[in-house]
Amino acid sequence: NEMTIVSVPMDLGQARRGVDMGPSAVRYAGVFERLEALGYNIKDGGDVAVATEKAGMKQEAALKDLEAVAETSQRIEQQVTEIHEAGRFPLVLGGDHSISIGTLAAHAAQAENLGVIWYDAHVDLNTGETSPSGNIHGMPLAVALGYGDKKLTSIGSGPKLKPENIVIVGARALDEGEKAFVQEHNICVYTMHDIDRRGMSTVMEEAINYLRSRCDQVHLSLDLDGLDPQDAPGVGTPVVGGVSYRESHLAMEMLAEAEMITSAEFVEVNPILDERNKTAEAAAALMGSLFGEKLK
Ligand code: DIR
Ligand code: MN
Ligand code: MN
Ligand code: MN
Repeated sequence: NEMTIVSVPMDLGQARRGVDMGPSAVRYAGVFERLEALGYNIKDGGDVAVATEKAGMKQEAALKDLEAVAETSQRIEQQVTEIHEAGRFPLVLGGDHSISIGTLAAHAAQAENLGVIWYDAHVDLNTGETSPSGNIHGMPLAVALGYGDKKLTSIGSGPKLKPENIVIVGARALDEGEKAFVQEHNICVYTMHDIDRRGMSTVMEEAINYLRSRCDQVHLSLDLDGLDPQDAPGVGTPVVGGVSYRESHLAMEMLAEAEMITSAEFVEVNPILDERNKTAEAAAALMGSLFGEKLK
C-alpha cells in the first residue's frame, strides 16, 4: 500500500493549451485524501520537469516538438523507475498521452512480460508516417512496440511491449494507418460496438482473464477522452459516443477486484476546456474505484 503520485504537466504532445494544468486540477479534486482514506501511504513525487520547445521549432514537422518530448520522456522514465525501485506503486497524472512513452519504458523494464490496458477513444498507434496531426500523443503505443522515431523508441532499455499483451478499451476514432496497424499486429481492441453489444462487464472479464494468464505486471493507461464527452468534457480531442461514467467505474472496480494492476496513469485532463472541474473529478473518482473504494 505504498504509493508515489507524480505529476507530468506536459502539453507538448498535442495542440490544445491547458492539458499541462491537468495534474493540478486532479490534485485539487482530492486524490490524495481519497486514496489515503483507503489506507494508502502516499508520497508526493512532485512534478517531472517538462522540457521547453526550442524557439523556431518547425510545427509542421511529422512529429511536433520531438526533441522536447524525447527529453521529457527520458526524465519520466528515470523518475518512474526510481518509484519502482523504492518498491512503491507509481501513479502518474498527465499531461497529454505522450507521457506514456516514458512510463511504459520504465514499467516494461520491471516486468518479464508487461501487459497494458489502454482505456481511450483512440488507439495511439500512429507513427510519423501515418499521423494526420503530427501530435506525439497519438503515438505512444506504437513507440512502446518499437515503431516510430528512434529518439522515442530508444528511451529505456530493451524491448517494451508485445502486441499480444495490449488490450484497448473504448476505441471509436482510429486513423487509417492505425486500422492497418491493428490488423497487421492483431491487436486486441474492444470498440464501443463491443461494449454496447456485450456489456462492459463481459469485456473487462475477458480482458482481465486474458492478461492474467500471460502477464506478470499490468499497467492501466486511462485517457479521459475514453469517457463520453458528457461525462468528461475537459479533454482536447473529445469523441461522441463514449464509455459512460458508470461503465467506467465498473471497469475500475473490476480491476480492483482482480488485484492485477501494478502501475497506472490518468491523462489528457484539460481544465481550460472543462466544466467546473468535472473531468478532473471524474478522474479522481475513477482512481477511488481502481484503488478499492467499493471493497472497503
Ligand atoms: C489522433 C488523436 N489519432 C492523432 N489521438 C488521440 O492525433 O493521432 N489520442 N487524441 O488519445
Ligand atoms: Mn507547442
Ligand atoms: Mn490517448
Ligand atoms: Mn484519446
